[in-house]
Amino acid sequence: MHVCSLFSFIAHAKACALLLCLCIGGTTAWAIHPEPYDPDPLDFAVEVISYDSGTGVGSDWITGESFTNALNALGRPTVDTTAHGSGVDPDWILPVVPVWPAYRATELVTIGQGGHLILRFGRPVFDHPHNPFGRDFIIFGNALQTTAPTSGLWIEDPASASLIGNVFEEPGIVSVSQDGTNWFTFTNGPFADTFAPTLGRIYDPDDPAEIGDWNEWWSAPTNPTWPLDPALVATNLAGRSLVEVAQIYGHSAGGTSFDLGELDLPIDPATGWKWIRYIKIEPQEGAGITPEIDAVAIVSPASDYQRWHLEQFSWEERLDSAIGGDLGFGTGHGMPNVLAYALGRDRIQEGDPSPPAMNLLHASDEHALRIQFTRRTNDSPVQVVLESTHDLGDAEGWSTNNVIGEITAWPHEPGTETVELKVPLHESSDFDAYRLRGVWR
Ligand SMILES: [Ca+2]
Ligand SMILES: [Ca+2]
Repeated sequence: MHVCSLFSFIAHAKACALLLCLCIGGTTAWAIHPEPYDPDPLDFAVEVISYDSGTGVGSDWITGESFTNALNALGRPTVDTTAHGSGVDPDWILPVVPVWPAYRATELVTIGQGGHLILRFGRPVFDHPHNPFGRDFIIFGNALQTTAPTSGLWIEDPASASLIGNVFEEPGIVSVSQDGTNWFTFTNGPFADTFAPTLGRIYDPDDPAEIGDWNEWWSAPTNPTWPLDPALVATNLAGRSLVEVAQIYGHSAGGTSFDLGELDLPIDPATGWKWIRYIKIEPQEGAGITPEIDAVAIVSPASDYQRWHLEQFSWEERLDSAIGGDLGFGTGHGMPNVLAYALGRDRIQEGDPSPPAMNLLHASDEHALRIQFTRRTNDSPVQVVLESTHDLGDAEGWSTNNVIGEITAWPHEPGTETVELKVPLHESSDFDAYRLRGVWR
């Protein structure tokens, strides 16, 4: 893959020429997605501190076992569940999807009316400033969105199952604590066992997991530490096929995400961040409201580029690689997203002028040219380097080693620096061209 954007061409009377060009070469890497999730038990609850089943807890419709095993709330959320035995063999393993949630007594614990569940996380949960969307932990229940027409046989083909906007949910009130004694409550929500339903596996027909001969679509387990965009609501999914919904989820397992920043929690003196270690879930009062808990997960911080990307693009724009992909061009043209980021800029908007990547200053009294550009100094997926060539006819002639002159750099905005090359002008100088190139790290 080679993307090149020509910005301007400046010829200088003294036989020094500058080709202001921004290129990106080498192999592409999809840096905007979270890495494949490597399960870590400490990302979840590790201990049940207290459980009171309350009243109204049901039982597994296949085995008759009661939904009162609180240990089911520990560890990661359910990836695969089973078919229900009515029309499909109950021995079949089926991935959890938004229209077919975890529903077995070995997967979930129910909190009945008047009951509660208190869990301890495997490590402190921080209001980490790098968490995607500011969300710090995620609760997985067994909320679901039904299909239209309702069939329950989504395994036929996820392209043929279309969701409706309604969510079947049983809201649980969520409180958090640092010591298990003093509690802080998300009084106005979000609530446990509500939108968004869990997605157990990534949709990838090119790499289906070996969970049954029928499976042509569902691949590796999703990442339960990566929240969905909070701007996404159930009605956004109405009328979409299960394929489209899974593509919106991407690598995320869904669930309901929470921001500790909303609560008046004490600050950790070591980090300066709010934090918690315990979580309590109680049903909202109301007949039949008996929330299920599958898991609670700690959100993984995102890279600087991922957070830039989440801030710059809506969830709909991120679905379209021509707009939101690493090599997409926003809603304008002229500069792919990874390069806009690497140069310390915002994404390209429709109608944006294409500002030069390099500025040229001619200091006649110094008999020199000054070439300035800005680039990220943090962990950008591409690094911007300055190259030069003596022969524009030679495509292989570009090199950082050809750059002659004095290079200095100084901090610009946080995470960026301004770089300046001072090029001496000689009466007898050969032709020289300069360009910026983005190199995948
Ligand atoms: Ca937060
Ligand atoms: Ca439920």
